[in-house]
Amino acid sequence: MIVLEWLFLTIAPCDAAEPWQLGSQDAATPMMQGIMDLHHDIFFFLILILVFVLRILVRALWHFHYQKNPIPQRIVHGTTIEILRTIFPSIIPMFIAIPSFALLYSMDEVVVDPAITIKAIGHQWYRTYEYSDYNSSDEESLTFDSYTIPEDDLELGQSRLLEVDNRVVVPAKTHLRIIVTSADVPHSWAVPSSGVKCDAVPGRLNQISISVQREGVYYGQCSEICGTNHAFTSIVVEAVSRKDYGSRVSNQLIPQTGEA
Ligand SMILES: [Cu+2]
Repeated sequence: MIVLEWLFLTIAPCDAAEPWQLGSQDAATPMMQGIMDLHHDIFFFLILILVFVLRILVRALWHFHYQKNPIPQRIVHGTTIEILRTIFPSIIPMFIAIPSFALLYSMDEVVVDPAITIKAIGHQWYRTYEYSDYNSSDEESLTFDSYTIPEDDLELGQSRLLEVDNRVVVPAKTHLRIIVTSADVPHSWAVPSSGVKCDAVPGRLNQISISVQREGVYYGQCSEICGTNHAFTSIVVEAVSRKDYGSRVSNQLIPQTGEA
């Protein structure tokens, strides 16, 4: 994508699944960027090993074919090669493990003082979001439900089984804390482009922190197989600029607390 931007071409980032997609969706958080970088790191070693092993295999098949090599040698030990083929494969995982652990622990780290805390509660088959930082007049958190739009009600351009009626509006470039739980069966709050897949377990609170780096609409689905045919408890995160965030929240959230 960056290469295309150098060529002054603008293309829309991929923030939802698309047909015949092979790679990841475009990263929206530093966490997802880290996951993609690690994937590329590991892929480097993977290609090296693949080429090396393939070469050994092809050479063995070629040189030890029964027509080329009718009388086999009787060697059963080779100390040098045995040491080498033990040590090298044990060093390679170390090169993979070091960046992997660094990423793992940095993802686990919850920001000490997040700007906004959002509680995401999974239901069969919708989600409830609570904005705990804004108390309404009756001292209760602002709460709204987020349902997947049924196929028949979709408008042109909306994604099937992904679009919801009420999106989670968050400010971009802000540290967010998302508290994830479930009211019935295990669900999962999973948004691929943010690099988040957090289990929603009844009776437990799981905590993640994300910082969405660009404005956009990010699509995800429950990744537990909790839905029947057409219910996948979609998740739509809409990141808006910090300037617009206040008005979006007051427009979208406050009228709905009246119904709750
Ligand atoms: Cu679910």
